Amino acid sequence: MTTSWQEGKVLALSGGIGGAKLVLGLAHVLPAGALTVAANVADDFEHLGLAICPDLDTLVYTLAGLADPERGWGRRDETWTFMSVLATLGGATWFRLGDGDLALHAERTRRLAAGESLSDVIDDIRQRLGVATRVLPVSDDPVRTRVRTHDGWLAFQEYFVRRRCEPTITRIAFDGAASACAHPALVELLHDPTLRAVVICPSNPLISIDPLLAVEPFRRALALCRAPVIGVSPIIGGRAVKGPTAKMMGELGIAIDAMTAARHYGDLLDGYVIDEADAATCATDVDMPVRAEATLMRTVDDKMRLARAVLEFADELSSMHERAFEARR
Ligand code: FO1
Repeated sequence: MTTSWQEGKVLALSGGIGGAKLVLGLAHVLPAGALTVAANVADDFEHLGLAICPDLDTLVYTLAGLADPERGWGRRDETWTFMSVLATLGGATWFRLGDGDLALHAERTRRLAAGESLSDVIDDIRQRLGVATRVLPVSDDPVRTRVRTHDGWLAFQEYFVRRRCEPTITRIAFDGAASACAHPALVELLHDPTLRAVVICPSNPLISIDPLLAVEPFRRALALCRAPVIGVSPIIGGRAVKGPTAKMMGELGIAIDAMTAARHYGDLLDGYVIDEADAATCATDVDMPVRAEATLMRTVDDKMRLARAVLEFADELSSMHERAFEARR
């Protein structure tokens, strides 16, 4: 197998906002259509009778250039007439739905009720928005994150948005994961000899990546795939870049440092990328190659540079594997 990612296919594993930044960088540096994203669906929920898919939508909006740059979720240049009228009607306003975003939820809900699969609906919508990257739910079966707190179990968005991550969590569960079928296109891609790299993006390992790995057929295909799997640390300088990653890890007794995700993903990884700020202080106490890069992604150039660095890292590991493989012949 040639080792250059320029010709091959690449698979990214991602949740919402943090992972979507690297996904955008990958989409920019790869040929159109070379990138597929295995997306988290365990944040999905039904709200106001609508099928809401936060991570899928954040990925599609980000790739389409429609994401709101400040919030990271929902559409840019949004209006909020629906929410303001809903408030006068006594409706639930804790989960904010912009007018443009609402059209996506309404149309998706209609098509799902008509019997279409979630992946077919998302695939049609991303093409209508001019996105060449395939964004696939890890499964078309329902997988839902719940968190255990001192007030009992909470559905994910209740915890994450309504309660703003305030309750202390003691456990995380992914309802439905044990019986969910991995999306066949993802399993096929993981067996595809033209797959050159798999990138676990810097999303929250516990709530964005674990729900993907909890779908056993997906995790098994990932563990067996020949392409190098590169993880990127979501923790920079001992602090989570965005969202409650550090707070959740602290509450679950998980040591918070740049190597946390490398330990968490374990032998699924062939290589791991940490931020330059951590290179000096971090004991790279894992038995895999670790590379230090600038992992804070503010601009598109930051995202593209990190994407190139990750893919070149994968290339080097591939040729190392090939040499080792040849040597064993
Ligand atoms: N996150 C919030 O913190 N507050 C919101 O009101 C909110 C609304 C929202 C609407 C659509 C959507 O796709 C995402 C939305 N999010 C909101 C973000 C979402 O809850 C999180 O980004 C993910 O679930 C975590 O990855």
